[in-house]
Amino acid sequence: MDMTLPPTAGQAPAPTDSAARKAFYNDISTFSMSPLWEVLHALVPTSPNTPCVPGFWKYADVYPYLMKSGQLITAEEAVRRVLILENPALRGQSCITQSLYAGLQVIMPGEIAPSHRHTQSALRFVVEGHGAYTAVDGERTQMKPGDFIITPSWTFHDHGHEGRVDANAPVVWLDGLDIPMLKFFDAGFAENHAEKSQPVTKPEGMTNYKYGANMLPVRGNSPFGQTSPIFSYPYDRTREALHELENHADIDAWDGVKLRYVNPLTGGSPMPTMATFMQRLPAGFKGKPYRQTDGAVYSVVEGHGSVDIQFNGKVTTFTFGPKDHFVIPSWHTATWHSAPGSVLFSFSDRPVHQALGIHREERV
Ligand code: 1HN
Repeated sequence: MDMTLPPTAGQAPAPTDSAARKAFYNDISTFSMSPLWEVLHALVPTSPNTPCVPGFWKYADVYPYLMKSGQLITAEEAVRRVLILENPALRGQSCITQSLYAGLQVIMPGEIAPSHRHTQSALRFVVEGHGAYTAVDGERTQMKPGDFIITPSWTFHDHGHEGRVDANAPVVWLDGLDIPMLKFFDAGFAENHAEKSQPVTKPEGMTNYKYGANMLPVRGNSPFGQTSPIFSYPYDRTREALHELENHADIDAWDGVKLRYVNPLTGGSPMPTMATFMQRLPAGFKGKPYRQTDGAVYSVVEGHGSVDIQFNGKVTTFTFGPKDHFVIPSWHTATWHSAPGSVLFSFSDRPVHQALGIHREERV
């Protein structure tokens, strides 16, 4: 039987010079194809090789520009008057990590940031000032420093500053949104409310009485789907819990005392895409190094300290105080130190890693 085989079948490919390969890549490019073997190692790295770098925003540097922005544009014209915290290695992409957006928002006494809704979930962490409120689903909540407030996906929300005589200074908060994730999925929708401020239909505090007193309604569905029904987690309660735990319970050698905020209906994170944490580094704390796949954004609430961040042999040290912000990217090794003690808020995309079964943490 006569079997005609191609000339190279069963043999090693003939040595090809790079010019021949380049010509080949050029030929297939016409047909929107490219060779996997040129990119395979970058596509499937042996460990996360994030393009993000650690970033630090000292409040003393940021504050004058926040105030200046207050003179340049009103909250109403801006819709949201925010200075975006961009990862220094991802400028122009409006993100602090590849999956998360962060910004510092300022509202002046008397201003309103008009009501709208979008599929992106948002968190607010109040940095300073009194007299502002956020409205979600017909209920307002006062924004006090250290409060963690959420805007569930597709709920109308607006912010305002009442400018009371006893609370007449600008209010600044950290915004965290899952914007890059929704962009990745091409699942972003948004619309404006017909009115600047949504009608208030419930007295302030009703949500926390209903869901935030370690009790739940006997009947009824989750009002915001996979998102927590609680939209304000006030700092006074968080602070007391961490303080008492620091004094009377075990201190974790890596984290100090660290708690996660919780959706009381599920036990999971407050939002499906973002986890939030508050941690206390006791006075004299010298932490052990750890790394995790979820890059995290930090807002310093109280005290002072420093964090050593190590990645691929390079060490970056941030020395932080109140209202400073910083980002520790994925798989960067972090080690905490605090002489006087410190309180840190943080958020990350951990729930998504966990939902996909790819979350990793390594504690040295
Ligand atoms: C938004 O709605 C807020 O509601 C803050 O305060 C930041 C960034 C991009 C898109 C929507 C807010 C935002 C945002």
